[in-house]
Amino acid sequence: TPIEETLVIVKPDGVARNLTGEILRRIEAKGYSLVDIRLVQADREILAKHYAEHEGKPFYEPLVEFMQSGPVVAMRVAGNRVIEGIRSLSGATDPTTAAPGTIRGDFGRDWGLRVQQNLIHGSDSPESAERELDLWFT
Ligand code: DAT
Ligand code: MG
Repeated sequence: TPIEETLVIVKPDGVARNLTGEILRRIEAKGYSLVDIRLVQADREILAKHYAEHEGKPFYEPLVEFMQSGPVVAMRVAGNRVIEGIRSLSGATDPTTAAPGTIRGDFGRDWGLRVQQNLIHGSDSPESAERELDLWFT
């Protein structure tokens, strides 16, 4: 299998709670390699492209607002089957039900409807990874 690359974003909650290092530590401990990293204040334009698939859903507006609430850390991460691997390290979208041992299960917080405060984004497929890496690292 060729080495894959994926986009990881430490969301504003992760940066604000000083969890960037812990998240990167887990990614590196798993054996994945950091290829590039950037601290970004995301604007609406990049987020609209990033989350285009969710436009019109009830959580879309709060999600886009939340993602602009502070800086995020975007990372290009490489490794064998890293796309699936990061999704596995991250855990389920909802921090309440994300398994203990995952990033979201161990650190994510459920704020009622604001389920989106789940610390990490990871691309969900090779197509998403290519598109998202082009968007965040041009
Ligand atoms: P994931 O981030 O696990 O790939 P997703 O792509 O379905 O999940 O959704 C993107 C983000 O949107 C997710 O991290 C948190 C938020 N979100 C998804 N479903 C939600 C819901 N039902 N209520 C509130 N926020 C939600
Ligand atoms: Mg997703």
